[in-house]
Amino acid sequence: MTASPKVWAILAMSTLESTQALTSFDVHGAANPSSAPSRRPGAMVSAELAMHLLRQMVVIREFEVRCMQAYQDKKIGGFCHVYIGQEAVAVGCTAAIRPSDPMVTAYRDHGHALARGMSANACMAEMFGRVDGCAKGKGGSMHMFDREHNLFGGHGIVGAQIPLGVGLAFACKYEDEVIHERKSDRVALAFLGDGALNQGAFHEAMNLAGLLNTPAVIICENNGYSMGTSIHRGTTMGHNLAAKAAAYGIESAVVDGMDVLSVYESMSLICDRARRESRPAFVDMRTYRFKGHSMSDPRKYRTREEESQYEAGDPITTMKGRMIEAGMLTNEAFKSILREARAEAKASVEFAESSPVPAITELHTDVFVEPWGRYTGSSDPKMLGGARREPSFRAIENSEGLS
Ligand SMILES: Cc1ncc(C[n+]2csc(CCOP(=O)(O)OP(=O)(O)O)c2C)c(N)n1
Ligand SMILES: [Mg+2]
Repeated sequence: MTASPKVWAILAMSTLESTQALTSFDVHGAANPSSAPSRRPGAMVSAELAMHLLRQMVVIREFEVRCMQAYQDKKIGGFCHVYIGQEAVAVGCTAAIRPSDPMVTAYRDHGHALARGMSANACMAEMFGRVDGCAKGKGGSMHMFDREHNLFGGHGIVGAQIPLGVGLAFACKYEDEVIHERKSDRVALAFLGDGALNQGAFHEAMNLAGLLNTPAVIICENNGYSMGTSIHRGTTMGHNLAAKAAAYGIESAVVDGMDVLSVYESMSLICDRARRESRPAFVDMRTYRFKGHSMSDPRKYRTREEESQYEAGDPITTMKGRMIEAGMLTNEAFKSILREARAEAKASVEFAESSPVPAITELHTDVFVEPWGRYTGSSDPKMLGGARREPSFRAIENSEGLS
């Protein structure tokens, strides 16, 4: 299916309109959101891609609804932070990169995992703590990891993943240019929440990214709140995060994260430049989480009126409406996308329930790499091969362990 020029024009117009629309409940502040790179809107989005973006957002939404139900039924333990409202960000960003580009994110990570290509089954089994989960059930909601799809977590410590993202970008560049002696054309995406802007790790990572020219695209999923604290209460220059990036010599853009086409098109340009010039970029991705911070959050720090304003800009409804208007989608076709996504999410719960819990003997596997020997469950020197000794470079280089 190929879209006609008319279709492009309608997509283009809607993209621009929604990029400029800020509600009276602008939790992010008054900065002009038009600093996203100029683009030829619509020219980059085929009908197939539009359908893919819509489908992925719907799958994530339905998956998250099931997670909420399963959590309330006490089938999921620990923490659970759903991505409802922010789907356009993970979907648009992952569509804009290549499978070989690594990415890393924080704990609100189910959407990134699914968008990156993880199956709903592997993701839900991880939520349930079962062996068929992506991390063998040992990571849970906050630690979605998928080496095959170049997703390096899922991290629960606020800000901890940002240096890892810059490290991934550095590793790509080093591997391509120093080891394989060719121009690197990979980028790494590092996602963070607005709450992580105040962590030292953010500033250290930004400094190194700028200093070492790493092709890291650092994306702040700015949903206006870190737990119950609004960005303006806890963060300087919340209205203009570009200032933070400028301090490290890093170019930045403000992108409408409630509009999947805007996200895709802006991120395509930003990532292309990062590949071409081997430079980092910072993105203030303006979005909103429709639900609470985690599963037990009465949301007393914001009004229901503000929530409904943002819900009116639901990324799925927006994309659906735009595609119907462009003649790419009918209401019937949308219903069938919804039916399929619901069935996939429901099946993933059944899959997770039928997957075994990990054996107790698994408790200490995947903790240390082999040269260090298997963890024996105590600080007994046996773990170190019989005699406690400080690690030496020689021992590590020769992979002979510490015996
Ligand atoms: C270093 C650290 N400090 C505090 C916490 C507790 N904590 C968990 S989530 C969170 C808020 C983070 O908000 P934000 O980065 O905006 O992400 P969002 O939840 O909006 O996706 C905090 C403070 C933590 N996990 N790690
Ligand atoms: Mg936040």
